[in-house]
Amino acid sequence: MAYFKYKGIPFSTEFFSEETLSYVENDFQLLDDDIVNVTYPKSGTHWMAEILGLILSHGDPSWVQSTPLWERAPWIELGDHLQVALKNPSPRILNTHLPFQLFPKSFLHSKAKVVYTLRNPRDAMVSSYHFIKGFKELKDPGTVEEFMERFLSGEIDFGSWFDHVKGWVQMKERANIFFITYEELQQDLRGSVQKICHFLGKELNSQQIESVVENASFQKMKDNKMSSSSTTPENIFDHTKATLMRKGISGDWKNLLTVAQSERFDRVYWENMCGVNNMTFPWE
Ligand code: PPS
Repeated sequence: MAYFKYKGIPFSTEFFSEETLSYVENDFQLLDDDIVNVTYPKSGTHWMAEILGLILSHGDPSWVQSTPLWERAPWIELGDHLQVALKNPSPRILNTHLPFQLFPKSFLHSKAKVVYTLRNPRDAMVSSYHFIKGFKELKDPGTVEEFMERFLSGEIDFGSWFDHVKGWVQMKERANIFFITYEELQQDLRGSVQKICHFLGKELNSQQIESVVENASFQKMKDNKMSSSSTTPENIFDHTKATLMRKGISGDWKNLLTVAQSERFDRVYWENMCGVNNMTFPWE
């Protein structure tokens, strides 16, 4: 599997192209009523896309149960998805894993709203480690040790987790960016949905909120063929080797990393994250 670098960030040639990345960065126009779901990979992208889709539908699950997630919320950095995004009616939900420096420049003078979801990087890494095995054309993740070193050095699609988070956190004073964690969603999904509604300026009654919470549960999403990776074509993804809706828990890294690996992860984490914009995260 080959990689190329776009402005220093690695991307798999199988899925990404310099042309699309350049278009998205420089020419893609965000609209004022766009909602952009931004994450580092494996941090809760599908979960948040489902929540946003349900909120826009006032808790009615018909849309999320009848339309594939990538069509409801296309990833703008993928060429085919970008074409869907350009055609989708407003208000659009857009997904992206792009670091801030590659995000559409049009954001700086738009009112588009960004929801940035972070997850414990140890869990994001473990989730990736398992998921990558399903992609037929992607490089095998190798041993846990090897994959962890790639993750920690940022030699992986979308680059370093640390740089991604630090780049986006710099924007935290902007009124049109909302930060939330996967762990908060897990601890209090109802309260999180209420906060997201408030940020989006969407007023849902308690019954509608309840329906969002119910339909965004791990089990409901796993059962919803439109939201799980089962819509990814067989020629790209071997569904017998991996699944998107794998465990849906926090702390699974403890089942994979040895004590020594976890200590190495911690060292690199703190070298990179000490005092980041005075923010603390649930896993710290
Ligand atoms: S991707 O491929 O980068 O877009 O993946 P992403 O959607 O960001 O992350 C996939 C992980 O999110 C978990 N997930 C959920 N957890 C809890 N509840 C719900 N509803 C939910 N939906 C998705 C999914 O199981 C992946 O995590 P792991 O740890 O692999 O199970």
